[in-house]
Amino acid sequence: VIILRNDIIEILNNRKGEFISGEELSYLLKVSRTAIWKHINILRKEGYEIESVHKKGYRIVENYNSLLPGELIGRLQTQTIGRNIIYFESIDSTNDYCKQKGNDLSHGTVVISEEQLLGRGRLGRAWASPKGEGIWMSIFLKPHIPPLEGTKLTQIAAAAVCSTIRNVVGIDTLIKWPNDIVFNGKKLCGILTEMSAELNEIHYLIVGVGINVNTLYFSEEISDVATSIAVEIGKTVDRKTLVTNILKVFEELYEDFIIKGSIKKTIAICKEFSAILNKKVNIIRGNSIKEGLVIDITEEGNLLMLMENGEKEVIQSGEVSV
Ligand code: BT5
Repeated sequence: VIILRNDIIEILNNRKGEFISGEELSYLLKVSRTAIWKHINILRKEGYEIESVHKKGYRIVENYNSLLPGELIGRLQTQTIGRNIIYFESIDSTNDYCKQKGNDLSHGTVVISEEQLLGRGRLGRAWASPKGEGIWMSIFLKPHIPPLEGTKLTQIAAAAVCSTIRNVVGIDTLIKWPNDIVFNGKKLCGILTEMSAELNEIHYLIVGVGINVNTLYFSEEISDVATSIAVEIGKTVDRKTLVTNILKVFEELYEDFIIKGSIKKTIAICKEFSAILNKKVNIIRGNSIKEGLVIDITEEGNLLMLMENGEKEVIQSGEVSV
């Protein structure tokens, strides 16, 4: 039935502006006209705007602002990532939804919501996810890799988001290791990778990506640290193009990792667009703050630092302040 609804949307989308009769839809999809009518009504409830005019049929109204699966599927150029999209107008957190469903979800499923009421950052911090203004999504994966390598997925996502924003929007975003995409020092995107695993096996892994696309006003708490694409370029941007392109690059980098066992390609992007390489930064972990120079991002996706005492150190996790 979901496939049938996707097919209806695809036909209506392909012939935008045109009325298509219930009879023709029923002929093309080999179901009754009553079934078509029933599914059109369900699609309307899901948020699609579909006009119906007596004796003419159905016509889809362009829904520029939504990330409805039917709007994304036709543009998607991936094999597995995002081939199954679960969409919400509102949810607590897309990462939490994935956790609740766990292994019921299939590899590559993407969960998207127009808003999150309890969007989360790392360490229990909140992530502002206002309705229709950003991309709040989780990519659900079942990779056969050791749990220790799970953090590499954060680097893959960061590389995919950063390079896509550069290509699609044309602004020079940078990656602030490990999980931020920034522009002029302000945060445009945050990534939260979580997993369910045993000592030597990952059950599943969730890559949560939050991107401020068309947000114009931020709450006082984050207005000094946050920005959006629309704020930076002075106009709104089509979220569909961004989502589908990010998923495409994500899949390429992910497949490269799974096939070759290394994230070389990802690291090359993370280094080229790094906000902290060759800079002096503070690494904050709990109560400890250490200063050092970032001299490399290793093939594992870790930071190689030259510390104040002259010793080199590999940093696997933590908060970086520039
Ligand atoms: C992150 O945490 O940057 C990870 C954000 C992940 C969000 C996605 S959205 C889809 C999925 N579902 C979820 O529930 N989460 C993921 P962290 O590095 O801890 O940064 C959090 C900090 O960023 C907060 O303490 C604020 O200071 C700031 N912040 C909160 N909302 C923001 C926003 N919309 N834009 C920029 N900064 C924000």
